[in-house]
Amino acid sequence: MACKRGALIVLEGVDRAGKTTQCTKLVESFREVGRAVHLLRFPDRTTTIGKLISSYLENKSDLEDHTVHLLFSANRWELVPLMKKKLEEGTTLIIDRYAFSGVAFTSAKPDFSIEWCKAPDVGLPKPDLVLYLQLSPAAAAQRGEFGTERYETSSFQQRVQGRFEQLMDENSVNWQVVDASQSIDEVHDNIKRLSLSALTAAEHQPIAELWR
Ligand code: 2DT
Repeated sequence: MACKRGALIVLEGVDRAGKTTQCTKLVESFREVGRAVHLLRFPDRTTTIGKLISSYLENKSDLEDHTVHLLFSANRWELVPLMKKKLEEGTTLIIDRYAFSGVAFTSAKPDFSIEWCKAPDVGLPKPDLVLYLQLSPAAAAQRGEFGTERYETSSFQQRVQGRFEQLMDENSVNWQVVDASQSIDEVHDNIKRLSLSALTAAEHQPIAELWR
C-alpha cells in the first residue's frame, strides 16, 4: 500500500446510548486536527433499499423478518465500493451502527440464531475498532421515553443488549466498551483516545474481512 489508509471505526450500542451525538463529535474532532474523515450511518435511508427499510422501521410497511434482515445487509454491501475507495484514499470512516446491530436486532427476534444472522455480512470490510456504548436499561429509561419506531420498546432493547454481549465475547473483532453513562465530554474523550490509537494501528494494515 503506497499511502496510509484510513481507519474504519464503528459505534454500536442500544438506543439512547448517545451513538449519533458521539459520531458527530468524533468527526468534528478529527477535522479539527486536519484528518480526512467521513461519516456514514446504517441503515442508510437515502438509497432505494434504504427507503424500504425506513418505511418498515416507521411501521408504514411490513416485511417478513428474514427479508428485512437481508435488506439491512444489502444496504451495507451497496456502500462497500464507496467505503473501500475512501479508506484507500486515506479517509477515516466513522460509522453509526454496522453489521453488529444487524445481528443483535434480528437475533433478538424469536427463532433467529446468531450464526444465521451473521452469514450475509461475512466478508464486509472489517472495522479496525468497534466502540460499544454501554448503558444499563435503568440509565436508558432516565433519558426519556422511547420513540415510535419499530424495536423501540424496553423489552426488545434488553434482548438486543444480551445479543450484543454475546457478540462481544468473540475476540476476532476489536471491541472496546465505553461507559455511556458519563457526561457527553467524558465519553467523547474516551472515544477519541481509543480512535486515535486505532488510526495509527490501521495505517499500514490491509483492510480485513469481517467474520472470515
Ligand atoms: P436508527 O436509524 O435510529 O439508528 O435506527 N437495525 C439497524 C437493524 O435492525 N438491522 C441493522 O442492520 C441496522 C444497521 C436498529 C435504526 C434501527 O434499525 C435497527 C435500530
